[in-house]
Amino acid sequence: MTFSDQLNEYNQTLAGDHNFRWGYLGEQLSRSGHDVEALLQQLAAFQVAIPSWALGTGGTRFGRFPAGGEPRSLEEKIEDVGIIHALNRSSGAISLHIPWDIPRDYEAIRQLLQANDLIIDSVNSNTFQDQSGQPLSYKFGSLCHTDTAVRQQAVEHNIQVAEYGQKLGDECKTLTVWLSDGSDFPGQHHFRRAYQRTLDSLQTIYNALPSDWTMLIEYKPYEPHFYSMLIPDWGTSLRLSEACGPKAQVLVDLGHHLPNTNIEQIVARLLHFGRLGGFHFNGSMYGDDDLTTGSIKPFQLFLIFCELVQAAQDSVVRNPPVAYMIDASHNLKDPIEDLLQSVQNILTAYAKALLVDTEALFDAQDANDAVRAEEVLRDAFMTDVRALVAEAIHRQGGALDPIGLYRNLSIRQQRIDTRGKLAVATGL
Ligand code: LRH
Ligand code: MN
Repeated sequence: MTFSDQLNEYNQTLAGDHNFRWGYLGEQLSRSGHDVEALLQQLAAFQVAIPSWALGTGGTRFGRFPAGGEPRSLEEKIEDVGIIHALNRSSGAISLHIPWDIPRDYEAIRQLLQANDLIIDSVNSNTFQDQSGQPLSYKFGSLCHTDTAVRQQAVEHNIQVAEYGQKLGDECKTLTVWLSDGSDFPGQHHFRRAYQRTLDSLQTIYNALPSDWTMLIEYKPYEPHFYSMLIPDWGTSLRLSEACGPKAQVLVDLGHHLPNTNIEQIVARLLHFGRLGGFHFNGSMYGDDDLTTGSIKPFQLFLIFCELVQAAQDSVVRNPPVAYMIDASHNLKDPIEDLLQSVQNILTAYAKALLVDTEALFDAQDANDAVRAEEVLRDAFMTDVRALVAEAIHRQGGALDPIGLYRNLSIRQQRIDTRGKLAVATGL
């Protein structure tokens, strides 16, 4: 039986309940003035890229508990993203990390991507680890290093990473730069000189990129350094982007914020400045926990999408297309199930944000009616949109319950049977 036969048969078993719930919700949304077909099209058009480095089991310094059947090569990582996309039709791109995903056979990879209806959305550089045979160490930094030769080595690596992307497909036009550069003790770094060296290095990389490429600069307040990071916050990333040029933008990793940071306001600021390049979606309670997106703070994720939806509907906002990517690491859950959950939660947050009565919200804001404003948001957030998300996925040829079908087909056991219990994926 082909996969699509199994998918159709599975959807049949859920159709009765789904049609009842969708019938009710569709009616409810139309009665409150929503263009249901437009909502379905917006959800169908929304794609989230899956990180190649999150298809295996992560772990912490205290331990790692492999799920079994992990992808052992770039080819198997593409197959895993292919099954995620086949199940939810909302994950049509894979983000690569170099050197973990250096392609061996470009033509074979291009064909495999096509066979799985996938593109490569971005390539990530890695100057946070020393590779075997690497002449100079990044122990004390890369683009900020005091030694010109180390900076040059890191600049060349980033340029080479972009070249991998160019060889893999016309769609890949984004280089993501996250620097682990920082210090652990007071006095270790000259903050201003280290910043200037980093800017000069980024400028060199930027100037080497093709004219239609984008450079995303990711910030992080701590880890792996615990006194200072070169790019600790959105302001530093913004200044570096502006100094480099229009092709450089800020990447917001949800886990890269100190506790209680108002991330939705940061998103609104970056949209206002036209420098919001993209997201690394994940969930976190304390630090860069890389948990399932929306598992800990679903209301915050909703508020972030409210800013994105309002900006998209506002002609004064001049922001380039935003890159939606997941960046997670799985210690306990099956990596594929975790990623399927994340995409469901992201689509759910987006769907709820599309339901916000922005006119009523803006009226309440203008009237300083805080209660009314909050009630307008809560009305959308408290709407159960799961049938809307399921209908959108179903209409694109996906499963009414992606995780349900994944389990129903015992795909993890199949992976363990073919790849082995101890197969380990490259990545974090
Ligand atoms: C750093 C980070 C960065 C990646 C890495 C895998 O914490 O978020 O985006 O390169 O995780
Ligand atoms: Mn990230």
